[in-house]
Amino acid sequence: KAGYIGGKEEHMFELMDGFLKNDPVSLQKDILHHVEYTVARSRFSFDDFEAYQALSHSVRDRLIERWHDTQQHFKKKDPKRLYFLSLEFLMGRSLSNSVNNLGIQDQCAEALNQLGFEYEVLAEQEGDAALGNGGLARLSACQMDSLATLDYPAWGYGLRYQYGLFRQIILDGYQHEQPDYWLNFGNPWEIERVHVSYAVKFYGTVEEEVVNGEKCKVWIPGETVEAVAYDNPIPGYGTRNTINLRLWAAKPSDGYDIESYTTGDYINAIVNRQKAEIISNVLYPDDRSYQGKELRLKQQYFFVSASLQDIIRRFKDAHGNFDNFPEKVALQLNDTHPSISIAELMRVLLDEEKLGWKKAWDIVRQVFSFTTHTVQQEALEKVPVDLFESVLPRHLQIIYDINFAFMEELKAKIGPDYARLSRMSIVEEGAVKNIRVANLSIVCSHTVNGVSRAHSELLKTRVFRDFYELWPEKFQYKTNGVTQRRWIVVSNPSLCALISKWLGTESWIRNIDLLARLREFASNSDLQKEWQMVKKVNKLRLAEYIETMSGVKVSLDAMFDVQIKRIHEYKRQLLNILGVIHRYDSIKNMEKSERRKVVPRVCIIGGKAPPGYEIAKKVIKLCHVVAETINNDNDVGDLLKLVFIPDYNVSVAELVIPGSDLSQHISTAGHEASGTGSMKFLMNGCLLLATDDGSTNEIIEEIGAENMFIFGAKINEVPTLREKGSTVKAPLQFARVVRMVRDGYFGFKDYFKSLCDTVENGKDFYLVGADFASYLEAQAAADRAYVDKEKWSEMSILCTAGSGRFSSDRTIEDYAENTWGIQPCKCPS
Ligand code: 475
Repeated sequence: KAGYIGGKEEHMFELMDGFLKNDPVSLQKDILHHVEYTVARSRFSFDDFEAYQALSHSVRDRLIERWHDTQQHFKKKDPKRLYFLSLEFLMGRSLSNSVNNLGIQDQCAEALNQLGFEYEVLAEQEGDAALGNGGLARLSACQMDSLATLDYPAWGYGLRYQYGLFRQIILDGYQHEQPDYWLNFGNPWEIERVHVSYAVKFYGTVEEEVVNGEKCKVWIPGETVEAVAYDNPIPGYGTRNTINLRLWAAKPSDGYDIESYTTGDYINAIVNRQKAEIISNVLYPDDRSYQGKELRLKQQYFFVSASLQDIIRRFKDAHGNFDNFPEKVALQLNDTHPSISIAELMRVLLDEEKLGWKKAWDIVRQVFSFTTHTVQQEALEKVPVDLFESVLPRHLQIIYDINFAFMEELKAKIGPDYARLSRMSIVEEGAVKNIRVANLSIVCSHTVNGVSRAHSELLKTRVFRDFYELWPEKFQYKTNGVTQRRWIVVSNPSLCALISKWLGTESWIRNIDLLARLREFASNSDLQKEWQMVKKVNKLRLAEYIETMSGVKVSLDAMFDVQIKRIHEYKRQLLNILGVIHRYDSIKNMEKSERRKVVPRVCIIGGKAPPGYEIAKKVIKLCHVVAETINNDNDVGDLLKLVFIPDYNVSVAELVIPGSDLSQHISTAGHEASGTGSMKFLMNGCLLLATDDGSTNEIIEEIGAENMFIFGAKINEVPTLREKGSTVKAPLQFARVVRMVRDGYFGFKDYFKSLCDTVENGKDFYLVGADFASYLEAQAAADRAYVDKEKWSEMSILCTAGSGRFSSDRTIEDYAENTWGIQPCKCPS
């Protein structure tokens, strides 16, 4: 009630009966109210989906109250704010996460029970918000949860795609893509802000004008599209703070194509107008690169321009001039995708605010920080100059000016080293001239972060070496983390309860360091037994899911061995499948008596291949044909099963991860920037079978190599192994399993030829053959460990106990302190 005392406001507050209450009866009233008046169904007759809608609206009401209070509090305190700019957010489901973070799960369950519904069943009604591809996008979602929980004054900005990441359908073992029109059933979690909208302009020409005797540039745009805000409240856990994820949708602008109206072609004019919406229609489904796509550039600029207009408006409401902009605003670039915001901020400060180059540049270079999520030089975004000039002519000029100044500064420092100057230039010369977006981001950001220690080393020594030598102080790293709220508390409630019981507190949900205290009990046989029970329950749930999805019955005694992530050559799902073939082949060739010693396995693979990535799609097909052979071989029975889980997404991960015993993170060393899947598995007590890539060596420091199965070439050995090319001897077993595929043992001989060619005949860029023997050894070590149930449980407990460093809370605190310079701003409860 604080803040509402006296006069009209107090009267209004009382009329509304204060804040919403969270006891079961109040919740029931709200749910029934929403059934009747929001969902417009009779309160005496509604189904699970309608109950889900009504519950969601009731939860959302509570989020809105907190959202208002938080924003008011931020406004009053006026702290430095962080704006997290990302083209992708993989939020997954919202209901269970919000209910958990609000701390009202028991009340909701009880309220629903009395109405004849089950909370868990309703939570399952929700579809995923899949506005992103993979790791980068899920990381953004985890980081939003930590920002809210840790009370940071932050907002996320992104695009509200109408079609999220495609749905994967498997027909006959082949991947097909279906559109994910996720808004079909409405989205109770967003709030449309019809009045928060900005004009975003494209194309046109730049002209010179003289204003007050000074020459200045004027951009005369050719097209205008309206950006409309949709707000998605992000509640913190154990705090009132609820921050905002503002996503922009493209709508026609009233200024759009006025010409056609006056010429009388009314219908065509409307049709043309509607085309504006294309900009936010669809998420690009490829997480490698999409060089030179006009729509992609327009998406990037669209969301960046709207976000900056919004940020600047908010800043100007509170401040008279731009002098303290850098003390009040931090702009985080999530990879290069939002980097046009650099040129856009410069343009606004120069052309609209008339600050002059020196002052504008001084501001710009203090506000941006850049995090890169890639390792490959080839994957770095480039935009052809011609395209840039057509879509954003004024921005191209600004980038040229920035580059000119940078080149002058660099020349003064390093002298006429033209090779290096040309490597570092923002403009790539050649048959096709390109803008190197990463170079622009590095030059204009105060900090360049990698996503793990090893990644950062690669950035410094290989990918951005020239820049590191010039500005070593700019380069930092923030090892990724994931939120324990979603990845333990929501997705594994039984483990959550067990941890709290043994630690005697739930505080670890906010203070992850406490998890380490589990180490004390790792060898306690009571805990081990309870730990095994929890795993069993989760395996049962997963086994039921597998049977529904693929018709394969699996044994709970088998080790559940899982690899779920996007399908890529570098992630080496092929190595996994060839390993499974080897296991199958070995079992087939064993005496019956030997078979008794075999540790039964269920090998589970899931993930989407980028639609245009032929080889990745062949890997999916291979998995299916191999599974077909193995799963129908009665001779092998429960000793080995292989299943592909279709349409992998966040909610599938929430089901699969808790039910896994072992998980694979087996990229060729030097290719995975960090990896975050491994951290979710760790938190859930799954052992890791991994290469020394990405964040693995930091995980080893916490868990101990003796509690993991590490194999394969090290980052520094990879270049030499590659140079050796065909002289690297792959083991005989490798030749044998590849030969089985080549010879058509599993059918589709011609189809798999090109796939086999990627790992043989001296090509094998990803070293599948070179790492094969050591992979099999690691797998054998996992088998041996699994036999000893106590030992395995102890290792499993140690995984969870050591996973605290990989909470996104830790990552965000590090960013807040060392990159963004922001402080918590806690809304009073
Ligand atoms: C890394 N996605 C992981 C994770 O830092 C890392 C690229 C272009 C366009 C759209 N999406 C992308 C990525 O680059 C990506 O997901 N990268 C991943 O970021 C978080 O843990 O190693 O591969």
